[in-house]
Amino acid sequence: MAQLIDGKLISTQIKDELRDEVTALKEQGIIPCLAVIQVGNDPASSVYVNNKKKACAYIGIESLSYELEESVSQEELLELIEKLNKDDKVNGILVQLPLPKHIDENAVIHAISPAKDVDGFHPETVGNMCIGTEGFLPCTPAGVIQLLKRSGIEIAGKECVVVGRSNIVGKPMAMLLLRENGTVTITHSRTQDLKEVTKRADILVVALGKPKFITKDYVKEGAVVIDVGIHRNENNKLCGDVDFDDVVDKVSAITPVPGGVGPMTIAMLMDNCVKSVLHS
Ligand code: L34
Repeated sequence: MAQLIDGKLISTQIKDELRDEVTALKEQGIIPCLAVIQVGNDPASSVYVNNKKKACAYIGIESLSYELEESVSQEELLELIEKLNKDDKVNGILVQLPLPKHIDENAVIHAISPAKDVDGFHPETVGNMCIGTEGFLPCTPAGVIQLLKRSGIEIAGKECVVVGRSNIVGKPMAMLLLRENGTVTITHSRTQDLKEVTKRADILVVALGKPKFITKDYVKEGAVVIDVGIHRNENNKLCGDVDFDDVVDKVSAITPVPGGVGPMTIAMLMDNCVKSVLHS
């Protein structure tokens, strides 16, 4: 039977640890504060943003909520970010992605002060992560590392294969696995013979954005499979990039969707929010 890697449980442990840290900060008169910006009202984004605000409340982090119209101009959004950059009360700034097509995501990511970059997307933050300088870590990849570590799964020396090369997950995921001394391969849509590569993995991290794409012929017997994908079907049922039922009997450990990586993304955002206070 495969070990089920319980992201809900592990994220709660992390949030409880953070709650203790925030309680201690409050005794010194410090209250961490996160500004959360959502543009438009994509239903999935609303769920994620609400989960983030709930996590703030649970831990004792203050959250400021900015809900902007879908039609907001890039200029107005950048002005808000500039205002929050200058506001000493605000420790972290989060702009939920994706943004409407008329807004340049890159410009927005650049506008957030690296000191408040709790998502870890600013090029300066990314650079620090790549060279191993202390700083904010991108939430989803950092969450995957915590899932592995807290489940007693050794990364050092292991064959780690990442499926997907996005700036938000695939690339930083590979960097963090490398930092943990994994032997890392990144695969993508142009990879020849994907199955042959993914079958080498001791640890397979899947973030390609296609529902149930990874079936048992992509995984090695006894592999650890981490599913970063999240999709909703017609009946509002969630699934990942991995065909869970198909691979579960072949692997040694696997994350479910929901209840796997998603809650960890939020826990690591909270971790960055606490860090943002300690570093400011
Ligand atoms: N700026 N944009 C920014 N930062 C991020 O870190 C994100 N991401 C991704 C989308 N856009 C972002 C998130 O917050 C994905 N993501 C995210 C966050 C939380 C959950 C899933 C994705 C989550 O709570 N997942 C639950 C299920 C929630 C549901 O019912 O839909 C889970 O158990 O997987």
